[in-house]
Amino acid sequence: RKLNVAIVGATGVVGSIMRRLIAEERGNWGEVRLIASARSAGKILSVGDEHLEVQAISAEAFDGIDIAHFDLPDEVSAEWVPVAAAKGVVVIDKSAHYRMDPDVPLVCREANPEAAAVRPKGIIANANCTTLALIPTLAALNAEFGLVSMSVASYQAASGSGKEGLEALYAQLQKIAGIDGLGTAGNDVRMVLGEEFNAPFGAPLALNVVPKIGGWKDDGWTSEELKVRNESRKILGLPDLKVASTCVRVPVAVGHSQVVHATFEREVTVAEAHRVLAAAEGVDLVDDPANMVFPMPIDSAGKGGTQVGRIRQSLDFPNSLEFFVVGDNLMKGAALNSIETADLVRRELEAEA
Ligand code: 11C
Repeated sequence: RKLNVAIVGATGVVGSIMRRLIAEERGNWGEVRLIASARSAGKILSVGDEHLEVQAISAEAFDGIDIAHFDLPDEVSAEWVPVAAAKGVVVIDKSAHYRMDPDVPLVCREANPEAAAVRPKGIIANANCTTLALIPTLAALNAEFGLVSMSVASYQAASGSGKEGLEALYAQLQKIAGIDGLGTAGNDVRMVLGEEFNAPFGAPLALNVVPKIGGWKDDGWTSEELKVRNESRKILGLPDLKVASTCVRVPVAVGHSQVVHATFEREVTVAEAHRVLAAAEGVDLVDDPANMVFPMPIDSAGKGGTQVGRIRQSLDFPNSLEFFVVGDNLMKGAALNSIETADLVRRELEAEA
C-alpha cells in the first residue's frame, strides 16, 4: 500500500509550500491529510487539484498516518509531536524543540541522510532555515577538505518571521514609498512609521537592518546565532567545530543570505572549491563575478537548491575560503528539507513492507 502523509500546520506560509511540494509528488502517497489548530479546522485548502478539509489537531487526527510533517510553534510541537509519535507516526518536526535532543536525528540529506533511519523516538528534526542554507555547501567542502572553523554573518529575509514578518515588511515599504530623503539625517524612519511598526522585528525593517533575530541568550548571543552553531555541529557530525555567527534581519522578502569565512585542515584553492561545489548535491555554483553572476535572494526565491558564489581564497589564510551563500528559507530552509527527509523515510518504510 502507499503510505499516508499529514501536513500539520497546513495553513501558514510554509504550509502552503508544503502543499505545493506534496502535490508535485502526489503519486508517492496514499492519503494526504491536512491538520491545523482548531481555529483553522473546516477550512478547505488545495493540494494540487484536490480540495481537502483541514482537520483540527487531536490524537485521532493521526489515525492511519505514516509520516507527518509538523510546522508549529515550539511549544505546540512539544505538546503534539509525542502524541503523533506514540501512534507510530514518523514525525518530521520543523520546530526548534527537538533539534538538540540526542535521541532525535537532525537531518539534511546532503550531509547525514543515514541519520534519518536512527530515530528512537520516532521523531526527526528539521534544522533552522539559516543553518540549512549553509549545510549543503559546508558538507561538500568538509568531506573534501575537513572543516575546522567558520565565521558567519547572515542577511535574513522578513519571511523568516512567517506571514506576519512578510506582511510587516510590505506594509512598511508601502508607508514610506515616495518620501524623498527618508532615512537621512533629520528625516527619521521611526518617526514616519511610528511604534506600531516595531513589530515583529523589534525595530522598523524598511530602509534598515536589525542585528537581532530570535531571543536573547547568555553573554549577548541570540537564539538564532546559537542555532547556527549548535545545529551545524550536529548535522555535520563535528561536535568541536568552532563557529562564530552574527544574525541580521534585512528588508528582503524571501531568501537568507550568508557571508562565510571557513577554515579547513589544508590549503584550498578556488579551483578546488569550484570543482567540489559544482558536483555537490543541493548546491548551485553561481560564481562568475566579472559578469555580475553571484547568488542573490531575488534570484533564489522559489529555487530548490542553495546557491553559492563569490568564492575567494582568503588573502591572509591559505586554508580559508570566503564565500556568499543564499537559500530560500521557505524551501530548503523549511518545506523542501522536510519533504526530502520524508522521502528517505518513505523509501525505507516501503522497502521494509
Ligand atoms: C528567522 N530563522 O529567520 C528564523 C526562523 O528555529 O526554525 C526560524 C526559526 C527556527 O527568523
